[in-house]
Parts: sequence; structure tokens; C-alpha cells
Amino acid sequence: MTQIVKEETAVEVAKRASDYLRGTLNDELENSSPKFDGDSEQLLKFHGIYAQDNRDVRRERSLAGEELEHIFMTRVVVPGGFLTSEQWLAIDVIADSVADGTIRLTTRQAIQYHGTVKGDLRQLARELDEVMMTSFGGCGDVVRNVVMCPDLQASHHDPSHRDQALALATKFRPKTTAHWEIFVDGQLAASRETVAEHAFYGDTYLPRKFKIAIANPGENCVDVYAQDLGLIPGNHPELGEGYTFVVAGGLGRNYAHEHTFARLGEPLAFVPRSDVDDVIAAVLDAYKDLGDRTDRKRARLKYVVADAGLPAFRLEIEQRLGRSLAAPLDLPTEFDRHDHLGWSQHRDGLWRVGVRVAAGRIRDDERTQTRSALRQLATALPVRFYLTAQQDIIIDGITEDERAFVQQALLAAGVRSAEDLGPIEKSALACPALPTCSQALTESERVLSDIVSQFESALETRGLARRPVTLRVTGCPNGCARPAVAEIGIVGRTKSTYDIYVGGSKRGDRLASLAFEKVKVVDLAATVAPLLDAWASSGDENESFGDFAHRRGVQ
Ligand code: SRM
Ligand code: SF4
Repeated sequence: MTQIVKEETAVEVAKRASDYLRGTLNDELENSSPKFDGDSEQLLKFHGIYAQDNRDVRRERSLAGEELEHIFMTRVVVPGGFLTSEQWLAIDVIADSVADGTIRLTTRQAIQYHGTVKGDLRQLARELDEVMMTSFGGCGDVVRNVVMCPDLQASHHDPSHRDQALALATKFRPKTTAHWEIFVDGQLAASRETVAEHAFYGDTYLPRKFKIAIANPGENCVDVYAQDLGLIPGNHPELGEGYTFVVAGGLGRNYAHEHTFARLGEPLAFVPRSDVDDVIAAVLDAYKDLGDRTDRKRARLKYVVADAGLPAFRLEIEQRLGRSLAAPLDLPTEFDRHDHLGWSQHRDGLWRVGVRVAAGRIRDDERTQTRSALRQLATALPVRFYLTAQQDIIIDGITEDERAFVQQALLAAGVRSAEDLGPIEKSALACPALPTCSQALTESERVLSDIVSQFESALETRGLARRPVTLRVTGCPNGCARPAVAEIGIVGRTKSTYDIYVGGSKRGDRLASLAFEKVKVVDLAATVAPLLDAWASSGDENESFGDFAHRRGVQ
């Protein structure tokens, strides 16, 4: 495969000039400006920090000739979504001390803080560091938070999987010590030893972000086909335990760039456990060299593989590895996404309970005090937590004697049990969008409950209230809540309208198709209603909405 040689983007120039992600960040943190300059905003992302402004007051401030309200989003890396109770309590404290009082669980098992001001960024990094956590690598052109099905890590499953997410996160995290110097210590090391960066990163890191998820072979809660690299555990008849590697998925698309598209990952190879690190390093190395550094809209791995073809990409990896890859195992067919909600018991007798968090936003409000309940449980009991790729949280390690206490704490806080959740509410996802996301065209998180209510009443009036449907909303086609693989995907199109995609599968292995364009939020369910009618009248008994819509086709 040949390397693309065109003029590189300004971001590439900034990365190369940054001395391994330092740039002028240290100096800028010392000055009194509420924001960073252009290049620094790019470098900040590698440190898990996004420069944003409060879009709710953007217009009013501009009209008044005032400075925008500069705020920062920080994304905390949580490999496999696992947190100790001590870490959760620290996360909870930080939400008040330097953020907007909310804890935002992401679709990749990480945690986001919103609303931090520049002067508090170092304190945030230090408070995380005290509990062995970091935002470094939460964003930027590196391997992002490694996602893993929480059931693979729980004690009732194969314990050999338990630390895999953490091991990969550690192994593929950049080696530069810039973050700890600048944000944690508060000064650049006077005489630092030169730590050689990973060869697969070099001094310009990857062309774009790179996402890894480890799926449960029994269900696809992590959306393994949406990843740059998905690992599906399996047992090869000759090579033993390992993973089928699925490569080059990615869901982002851009209305202004027709050459962008959503793509599902394809099976590359079966990789025995002992070779996992080497093969990932070879994939990263190939991506580093072959990804398009001249156009960030088309720089993801999916475009490398789509352009060259999977066979050529496999050959490229084999050449870099110096050995051939084994053929992939058959992909799982029983793969419906599990929501991990409600109570279940481990083989060792301990219990866990998965709690639904609407749009991943943990806060206390008049109706629900989820944040307080989680704080109470983390303080009173030696529990641990798993975040899920559905923006929910699992409280794990509960003894039989503690069960009633946990149940009572959740009830008192107004947290609804899994059985009480509606058929769409249970698994609906929404990205943050307004007012923090700079890319948002429409609302998403803030209209999720209205959209869910619309669709649930549409199901109910058709006698379909017991038929769950996966619905996901985003404020733009970047697809952060993965609407492209939902049964119903609602995607911000213009300032006041959405496109509706239908026909994704519950297994996450089929892209939804564009069915309706430029629909106002109040009309969303009414627009899909004729399809729901058809599903009610002519769908097979056990046919999901997504399978029905796909079979029927979109006219
Ligand atoms: Fe995302 C950019 C939020 C998962 C595709 N994403 C953003 C930014 C940082 C906006 C920006 O660039 O200025 C959003 C921050 C908004 C805010 O105010 O917090 C943002 N993405 C999120 C989160 C928080 C959504 C959520 O509801 O949880 C998720 C954080 C994940 C994490 O913990 O790392 C999140 N983003 C995803 C996913 C889903 C996934 O990875 O499973 C996707 C689709 C899969 C993929 O990568 O293709 C996704 N986000 C994007 C894209 C499009 C990338 C592309 O290839 O075109 C962007 C835009 C970009 O990178 O330029 C983006
Ligand atoms: Fe922002 Fe778009 Fe991602 Fe939503 S999908 S968080 S609007 S980038």
C-alpha cells in the first residue's frame, strides 16, 4: 500500500512542533486569559480537555460585545469502565469543586466534566491523579478509552479477561510525560530524561483518534462493529484462546463532505492472546503511516481500509508483523445488545445492580437524586462500579445482606428499577450536544425525554409497548451516541430539524438507512408512525423493529 503525500494539515504541524504534546500549554496556564490560543486548543485534546463556550449565552454575549463564556470539558479515561468506590467518591467531589455539579457518563465508558474554567484545570488533573486517574488520552489522535463489556470483567465470567482493558490502555497510552509535568506538577521538568515515544505514535501521533473495544462473545453492548478495532473473544481449534479482530468501523459523517461515510468493521483475523499486543501495534503502525494527514475529515482508519480493500490491509499488517495472520472465526450470531440493567448474582454469591442514567448525566434534581445515592453507597459499602457503553452505571460487589440497603437507597433517591423503565427509555442514548458541544446543530440530551415519550406513546397506542426499540439521538452526524447502528437513529440536520434513520439491528451489525429528512422535533414519532403501523400489522411475531424496517426497505 502506498503512502499519501500531500500537504499536511495545520494540526499535524502543531503536533510535530509541540515537543511531544507540550507546546505552550504550561505558559498559557500561567496567564490570566480565560482561553488558550489556536494550536494549544488542539494539544489540549490529547490531555483530555476540550475548549468550549456556553452556547446558551453565546449570542447574547456577542450582541453585547462581551467575551464568550469560555469553559472546558474534561474527559476522564476509565478503561473498561471500572472504578473503585474511592475513585467514584473522588469523581463526585470534583463535580462540585471544579465542574458544573454533574458527572456525564459517556458512550465509551468514560466520564466527562463540563463547565470547568481555565484556572481550575490543574486542580482537576491533580485531584484525578490522587486516585490514580487521568484525562490524558481521553481525546486526541491516540488510542482512546478502551471499552469492554462489564460482564467480561465480573467475577462470574472468565477472570482472564478481567484486566485486559486496563492492560491495553496502559500499553497503548503515549509515553510522553507532558501531562504530568504541565497539569499535575505545574511546571515543565527542568532536566527531564528523554522518554522515547512509542514507534507507532512518533512525534505526530496518529492521523486521528483510534477506538478499541472488547466485546462479549454473547452480546454486543459495546457496538464492536463501530470501532476502529474490535476484539471478540473466541477459542480457535488450533491456536487456543484469543480474539477475532474486527477492523475499520467508524460512524462519523459530515454533510459538507460527501466523501465521508459511516462504516462497519470487518473481520481481519483471529489473533491468539500472546499476539494481541503485537498485532495491535502493527495496525497502529500501519495507520500512522497510511492514514490521510492532509484531510482530517477523511483521516480515520476506516477510509484507509475502504480505499485499499481489506485483503491489501491484511497483507500490510502481515508484512509489518513479519508473519501471516490466521483467518477470523465466524462472527457471533446470538449478539443482541444487553443493557446490563437490574439485579444479577455472581457465582461467588455477590450481587450487582445496573442503574439507568438518562443520557448519562448523573446529577441531583427535584425528581431523582442519583448522584447522592451513588455517593451514599460508595461511602457506606465496599462496592465497585462499572460504567457501560449505554451511558449507565452498575453497582457491583453487593452481599446478600447489603442488598436491601442498596435497594432502599436507590428507591429513596427516586431511581427507577429496570422493570419500571419504558421500552425505549431503557436503552435510548443521546449525545450532549447543546449547550457545550461546538459541533451541535440541534439539541440532543435536553430533548431526549420528550422524544422518548413521543415514541413510547406511539408504541403504546399500537399495542407495541412490550416491544423494545433502540433509539439514539445526536445533535449532528458525527454520531457520538451511535445512531447509525440503532433501530431508530435521530440525527441533527439543521438548526431545527433532524434526519431519521431506521433499520439498524439489535446486534449492531447493520447500518440504519436514511428514511426521513429535515423533521421537526415535535413531528419525529408521527413521521415514523406509518412504519410502526406496518410493523404492528405485518411484522413477524418476534421480528424487531429494525429487522422489519430493513426487510421492508425505505422508500
Ligand atoms: Fe464524539 C467529537 C462527545 C463518542 C464520533 N464527541 C465529539 C466532541 C468532542 C465535539 C467536538 O469535537 O468538539 C463531543 C463533546 C461534546 C461535549 O460537550 O461533551 C463528543 N463523543 C462524545 C461523547 C461524550 C458522547 C456521549 O454521549 O457520551 C462520547 C465520548 C466517548 C469517550 O468517552 O471517548 C463520544 N464520538 C463518540 C462515538 C461513539 C463511540 O466511539 O463508540 C462516535 C462515533 C464512532 C466513531 O468514532 O466513528 C463519535 N465525536 C465523533 C466525531 C466524528 C469522528 C469522525 O470520524 O468523523 C467527532 C468530531 C471529530 O472528531 O472531529 C466527535
Ligand atoms: Fe456534538 Fe455531534 Fe457528538 Fe453530539 S454527535 S456530541 S452534537 S459532535
